[in-house]
This record gives sequence, C-alpha cells and structure tokens, in this order.
Amino acid sequence: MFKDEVVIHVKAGNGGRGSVSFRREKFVPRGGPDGGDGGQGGDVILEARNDLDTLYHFTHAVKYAAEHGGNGGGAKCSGKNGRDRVLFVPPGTMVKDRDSKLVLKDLKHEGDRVVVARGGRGGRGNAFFATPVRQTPRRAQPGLRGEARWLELELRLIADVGVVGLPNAGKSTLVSRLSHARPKIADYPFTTLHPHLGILPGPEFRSCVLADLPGLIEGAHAGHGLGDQFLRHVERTRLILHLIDAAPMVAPTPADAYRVIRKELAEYSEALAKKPEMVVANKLDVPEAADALADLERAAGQPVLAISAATGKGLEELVRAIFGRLAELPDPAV
Ligand SMILES: Nc1nc2c(ncn2[C@@H]2O[C@H](COP(=O)(O)OP(=O)(O)OP(=O)(O)O)[C@@H](O)[C@H]2O)c(=O)[nH]1
Ligand SMILES: [Mg+2]
Repeated sequence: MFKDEVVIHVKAGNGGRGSVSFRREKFVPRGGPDGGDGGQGGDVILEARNDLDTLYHFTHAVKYAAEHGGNGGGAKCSGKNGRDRVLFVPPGTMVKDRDSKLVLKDLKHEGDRVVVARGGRGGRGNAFFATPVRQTPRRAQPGLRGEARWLELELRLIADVGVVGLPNAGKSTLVSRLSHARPKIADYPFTTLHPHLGILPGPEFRSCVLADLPGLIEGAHAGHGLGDQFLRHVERTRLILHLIDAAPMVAPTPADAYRVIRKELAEYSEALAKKPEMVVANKLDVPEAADALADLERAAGQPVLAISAATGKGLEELVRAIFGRLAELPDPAV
C-alpha cells in the first residue's frame, strides 16, 4: 500500500515532578532535604530510512507520544528520563507544522533526523532549593510539559528518472524489464495506481533509481483520470523519461500523445515543463509502429529512441542513453 500524505499528532513526554523529601536515618538527626529532580521527558523524533518508500504505516494511528520522565525520589534519586519515540519515514519526506505550514525539515537521506517535539525538563527536587539560610525547603518543581503539535508529512520520492506517459504506454513493463521492481502490468488503463521505484544497474557499478508512475491523461490537472497529484514525485527527478506507445489501438496518435503529456506537465508546474526529457517510443515489435516515428520526432523536436519493452529490443541503447544523460545533468539540488 502506498500513501504520500499524512497528518499526525506528536506529543513529547512531560518532565517528571521533583521530590520533596528529607533524609531520615538512624543517628543522623535532622538530615537535610534530599528530594531528587524529575526525569526529562522523551522527545519525538522523525528519522529517514532507506527501506521505506511510503507513509502508509502512519495511517493506523494519528497520535504518537514519547514517554514521560519519572518523578524524583528521596535520597537525591533523580527520576528516570523518558524514552524518545523515533518514527521512521522514507527519504524524501517533508515535515511541516500543520498550523504554521512551516517546513521543519526535509528528510532526504538515510539517517537524517529531526526532533519534532521536545520533552519537558524534569522539575527540581527540594534538595536543589536548600541554602544556608533556608535549610528545610518544602518546595519542589513540577516537570515542564512536553511539546505537542500537529504535523503534515509529505513524501516526494527521490528518484533520478521519472517514467511518464499515457496509460498503457508500457511504463511498468519497461521498469520491470530494467529493474528488480515488479509493478503490475495489464492491458487496461490505470493499472498502476501509485509510484513504484526500481533500481537500474548501469555501467561501472553505477546505478540510478527509476520511478514508474501512474498514467496521465488529458485533463489530469483538472482531476481527470487519477489526476496529477503524483507528479510531485517527478519534481525531484533529474530526468523525465517520456514513454509513448508507437502503435496505439485507440487515439491519440503518438505525436498527439506526446503533446497531451507535455501539456499536463506544463499545467502542473513550470519546473516540470523545463525538466530535461528523453523521448522513447515503445512497442516497436508491432509492425505499424515504425511508421509513426517520423511524426513523433517532429512533434518532440528531438531524436526519439525506439524500443520494445516486451522483446527487449533497444533496451541496451536506452540504458546507455539514460546514464549518458544523467552524467551530463547536475546532481539533484541537495
Ligand atoms: N506489443 C507490445 N506490448 C507491450 C509492450 N510493452 C508493454 N506492452 C503491453 O502494453 C500493456 C500496458 O503495459 P503496462 O506496462 O501496464 O503500461 P503502463 O504504461 O504501466 O500502464 P498504466 O500503469 O495503466 O499507466 C500491457 O498489456 C503490456 O503487455 C511492447 O513493447 N510491445
Ligand atoms: Mg503501469
């Protein structure tokens, strides 16, 4: 299951109460104040981990709390510190304060972390308040409350190449041919309902991450089909691989398919419209497909790579071209 937006509530632990206590021991008359301090409340922390690629695990609960600090005790015993609560998120998770809309942190890489709610400090016990003139203080502090807030988590997957195109273009077939990813493939539109990531091994031990995206259709920006929400996952890719069915059974023609997708990318954002793009024609194993190439190249205004994801023809050249393009492109903004 996939989920790329969630709202959760986090609450750090309260500090423990300081203790009011006096030393009582045989042969020690009037032992002084010995009330210990309360323990510190635990923090709530978010941490990015590579083995996650969805926020789905946050849909089971809304509230996440860290442990409270323990109360102080006699004999200057401090209370136990509350345990931190660490919540794991996939790399690419933006953490926002829901009310102020402030971005607290963009957790991009494995191990990146942010404290989203600080635990309250423990209260001082009465031992702390003893002075030469005030030897039997009867006051101690309560612990401070832990911070609490509502958060919005938004995932933008980190991939190098985003594979976009109309439904049925063969995006999932291509990604499953090139990587270990096994997205569902079928001859009906909108087979893919959410992005899948796959790792494409390249030359000289290099590799890159491909994102197989749901199909886009005309009017996606206005909510048609699956809409264009998932294009947020293309925002951080370095390269768009625009895949086109060169032998469509129904309209539009490959050249029109190209224009439709370009329009949707532009409607989504200028940044997407400007992103480097590679145009790839698929299904060249179908005899009529070759006829469409000239028209498509004219519409795209650039050379088009011809492949068949089904038979594997042209895939070696495609992989070389992908790594060649990536090598020319700047590293993603970190
Ligand atoms: N003949 C032929 N058929 C292909 C080729 N690549 C994919 N297909 C078929 O095209 C259909 C759609 O393939 P998918 O990979 O599911 O297409 P998609 O672009 O991921 O589709 P959505 O997820 O719905 O957007 C399937 O029936 C595939 O078997 C190809 O190179 N040649
Ligand atoms: Mg698909």
